[in-house]
Amino acid sequence: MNQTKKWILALCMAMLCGQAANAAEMTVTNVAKVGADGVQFDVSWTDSWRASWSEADTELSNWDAAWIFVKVRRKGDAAWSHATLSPESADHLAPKGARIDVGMTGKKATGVFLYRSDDGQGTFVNKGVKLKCLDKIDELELSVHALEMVYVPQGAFYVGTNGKGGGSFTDGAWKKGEAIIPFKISSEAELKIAPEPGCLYGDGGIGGAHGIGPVGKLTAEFPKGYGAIYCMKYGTNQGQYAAFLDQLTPAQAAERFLTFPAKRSSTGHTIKKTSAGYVASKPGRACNWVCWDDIAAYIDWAGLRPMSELEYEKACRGPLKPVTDEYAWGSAELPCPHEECKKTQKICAELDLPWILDPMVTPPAPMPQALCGAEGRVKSGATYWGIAAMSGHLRERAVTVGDKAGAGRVFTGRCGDGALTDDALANVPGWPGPMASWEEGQRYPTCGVGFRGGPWYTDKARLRVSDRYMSSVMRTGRDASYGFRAVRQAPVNAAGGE
Ligand SMILES: [Ca+2]
Repeated sequence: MNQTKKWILALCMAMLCGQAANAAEMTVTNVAKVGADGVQFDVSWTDSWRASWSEADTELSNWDAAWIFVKVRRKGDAAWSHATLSPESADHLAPKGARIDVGMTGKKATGVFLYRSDDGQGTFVNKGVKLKCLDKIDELELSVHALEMVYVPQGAFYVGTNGKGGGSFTDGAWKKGEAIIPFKISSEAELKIAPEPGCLYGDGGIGGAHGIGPVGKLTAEFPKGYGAIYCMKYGTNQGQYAAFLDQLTPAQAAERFLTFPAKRSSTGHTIKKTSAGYVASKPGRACNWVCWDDIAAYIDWAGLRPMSELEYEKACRGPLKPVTDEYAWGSAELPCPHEECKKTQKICAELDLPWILDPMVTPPAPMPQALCGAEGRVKSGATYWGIAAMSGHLRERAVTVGDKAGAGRVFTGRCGDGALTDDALANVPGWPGPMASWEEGQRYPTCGVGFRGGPWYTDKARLRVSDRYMSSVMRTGRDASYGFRAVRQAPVNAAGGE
């Protein structure tokens, strides 16, 4: 092969790889200190957008964003700590074409969202972003983290579509043996859970892994999906998880990186402890083999929070009328070359979307339906808002509605503050507790958190948006199919028109 051919081949390979964008392509570079309390850097990512459209006479707008937070360390110390930023947006500098909103945890600014100030699409390059810290940082080591997220605007939506033996939300007017009645969530006001018309209910019984739990309520604080949130565009990847381990104390990191079975490498996990710290050889690959304690710790450390299972359905379905048996891409079809596969519940191994079945395959970059169309959503697996891999791939973790009051239902949507306990556990009031606090043998699950959207290896029903088969199941281990992502309520000053 001559040089020109080699060069063309390399270019084609680069273009092909460019199609398979993933979260690892959000890069932070040129980090520098500015004065006593400032940090400056560039942040860029591919396949970015901001779009405006109209759906059923409602004006909608959404965009992708970087959630940026800063960790600092005194030279020679083992532990990094979370830098508190100025709570004033005006103290931070967004380059032309970008906007910055501050994310608060209580009275503490734990990070910022940076996103397009105008509609547009493509690679989004931001040079010279400046953030102001509340404390002096000029003698500290600095580390700037950026996670790729998608804005899900405020608005009403439906939960529940199928419920064929898997458990689904329904209106409480539903009668056993009849079709599910999708339930509309149109505010964050207190919500009654009961088998009565106009109340939220479920068809999976009252106890166990897919039950709705006892008659009760969700308080006004429980995040119901009506309010605006940011949701991670992809599941947390191995590069991000390795960076987290690297900034804990050695004792904390050992807690969050324990007893992985030898087979983990054959199921896609590439994080290793080396003399240079924790390193992922495939940093862009979704992070599996994480238990709830690992997940909650990462989310608290990043200043975010878990999603509720109502928010999971909003993040998938958007404001559209429910489609019976739909997956996260808004259709009930799993594309494969065989006609006969439509008749079985088994997932075909020759699926046209290989990332669904294989966590080692990175899903394509998603776009919202307004930009890629209904067909584009099916091809890429994107949700209505442009979030990747919410059906299939790794399972999602979501705070459950279906357990006794005191586990999931007490969730208030409070975000993490960036700091963990000495045992590397999350410690945010109202979050599902650590696994050691879960009680076996109770009538209702005590874990407060379950699974949605997977796994890939059982039957089709488990991948569906409204499937609650494992929505309050107690699982304390780590597994090849366990992944996660985090969310955060949008700052009230977000330019979303609320
Ligand atoms: Ca904390």
